[in-house]
Formats: sequence, structure tokens, C-alpha cells
Amino acid sequence: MITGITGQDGGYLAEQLLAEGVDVHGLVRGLDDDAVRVLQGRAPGVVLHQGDLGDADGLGRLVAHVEPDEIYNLAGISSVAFSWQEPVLTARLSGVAAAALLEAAWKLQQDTGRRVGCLQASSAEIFGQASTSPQDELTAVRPVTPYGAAKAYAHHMAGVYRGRGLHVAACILFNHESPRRPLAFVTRKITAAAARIRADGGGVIRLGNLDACRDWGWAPDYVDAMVRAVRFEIAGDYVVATGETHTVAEFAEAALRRAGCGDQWRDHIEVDPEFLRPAEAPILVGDAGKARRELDWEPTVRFEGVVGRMVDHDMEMLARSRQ
Ligand code: GDR
Repeated sequence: MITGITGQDGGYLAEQLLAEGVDVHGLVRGLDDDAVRVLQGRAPGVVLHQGDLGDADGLGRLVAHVEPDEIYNLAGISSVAFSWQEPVLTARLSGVAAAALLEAAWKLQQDTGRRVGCLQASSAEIFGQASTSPQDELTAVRPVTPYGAAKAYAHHMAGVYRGRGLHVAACILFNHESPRRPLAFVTRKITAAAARIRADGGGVIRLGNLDACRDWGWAPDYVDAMVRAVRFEIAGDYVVATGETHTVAEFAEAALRRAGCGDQWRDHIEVDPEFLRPAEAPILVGDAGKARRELDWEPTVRFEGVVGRMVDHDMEMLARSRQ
């Protein structure tokens, strides 16, 4: 059972599990939705259930009805920028809903006597102003954003239920991208704009903080880490990251160069205060040594590959749409 199944990671996860022959159930807000139709095209065979993440009793009834062997909690507000506009909603959907799901999983395990494996999609944002780099599973949890604080609560609850005997793995996911990333995130915003600039022969990308350092990986790799973590004999926390960090400006440079802008890439970037945030982590970079050792996990695509795949996809998509 996957919550957040219509998101970037949910779709890749559903596809991976279906390919293994697993029955996949997903929670969606409504069935009459474009994201649902896209998912059903990519992952035919998923069984969808309509429900509200904010309804703890409803979540409990759904888990009892589906009786999943594995629960992946990927749902919630995923945009850190948006969490500043809706801090309470973020707390409810990215924080409290995780507790409701863990409680439901624990009850199911009690009632059936079967192990219910859980995966909490934790986030590097829980580290906020990290005192050390790279960050690992022992780095202090010190969020600086509403999103990070909500995810920190959910992360702690994963530990609480692990202590209670539930098999809860938490993957502390650093930024992970793909051509399926919505435009609200900086990578896709940049790659889609780079494709347009190339096609139109000009234009600018208006961005916020160009100096923030992020550890950008390839989303399908991170989904694979989640499956490995939930199935590993011991439930634990795992940093999932590439170990390489780059500034937002470096991402923009790589994308614009890939699109063919050469040394003129700087002319296509402008700073717009509209996209600055009240506070944020200055540098995130993860040490995934534990995942490598225990889960035999390795990122297969690194920075240049992520940028290249996204830009190439966006240039092809734009060319097709203009044919
Ligand atoms: P992030 O992703 O907040 O790290 O959260 P995002 O792509 O939104 O921002 C990355 C960095 O880019 C800077 N930035 C901008 N960001 C956006 N969205 N738009 C801009 O115009 C812009 N200009 C600069 C941001 O300030 C930030 O430093 C992602 C999400 O996937 C979370 O769900 C996940 O938990 C974390 O990564 C790890």
C-alpha cells in the first residue's frame, strides 16, 4: 500500500512493485484527477482507494481492509516553499498523518500476528542548519522550515513505533529528481526553461537563492532504496543520497550548457526575491554509507546524468508539442 502514489516517487514505486508481481494499492484524494489518469496509464493494475490523509479513522479502516504486507508513506506536502504558506496543513499531512498510518499498521500487526513492514519517506530537510557535512543517520535533527519540522515529527514517530515492535524503516531522502518532477521544484523549473530558451533562442530563468547547495540524485534509485530498506531484516534509518553537492547556480549552468547555451548561460539567469524563502538549509549533502553497506544500494545516476536526462527530456517534449 502506497500513500502519495500519484507523486513522482509513488509512480516509480508502483511501477517497480508491479514489475515484481506485487499487488499494489494506493491512496488517492479523488479518482477524477489528471494525476490519477497518468498513473493508471503508467501503472495499470494499481488498485486505488479514495481517502483523506487528514482522516485518521478513515486511514485506520483502509489499512485494516487492505491488510498490506508493506506500507510506504510517501504522501504529504512535498514542497518546502509551499510549507511556508501552509504550515498547519503541512504539519497535518506531512507529520500527523504519518502517526495515524503507523498506528493503523501497528493495530493490523497486533490483530493478524503478521509482520507489517513500513517505510517512512523522511527528508534531508530534518537536518536544517546541519552542524556537520556530510549528514548521516546520527546528524542532529534541527529543522529550519515548517516542512522540515513536520517531517522531523514523522521521523521521530517512525522511531517510536519501531521501539514498539513495528518494522519501520525511515529513508532520509536527499533531493531526488526526474523528468516527472513538477515545475514547482527548482530542477524541473530550470530544465523546462532551458529547453524553452534553446527553442526560442532567448529568455531568462527567474530564480531565488542561487547559492544553496543540494545533493541531487535520480528518483528511481531512491525508490529502490526504499524497497530494500523495508525488506531488510533490521528496521532502521538510512540516508539516501549521492554524496555530491552542487549549488543551484551550478545546476542552472549545467542545464543551460546541455541545452546549448555555452558560455552565455549566465545571461539567462536572474535573481527574483519572490523565490527567496524566509529560512533554509544552506548546504545539504548526504553520506549514504550505511545504505551502501547494509542494503547494497548505490546511486546509478549522478549530477551530470540527472541534469542531462531532464534537459534532454524537456527538449524532446517541447519539440513534439511544437510539431
Ligand atoms: P527543496 O527542493 O526545497 O530542496 O525540497 P526545491 O527544488 O524546491 O529547492 C531546492 C533549492 O533551490 C532553491 N531555489 C529555488 N527553489 C524553487 N522551488 N524555485 C526557485 O525558483 C528557486 N530558486 C532557488 C531553494 O531555495 C532550495 O535551496 C526537496 C523536496 O523534494 C522535498 O520534498 C524533499 O524532502 C527535499 O528536497 C529533500
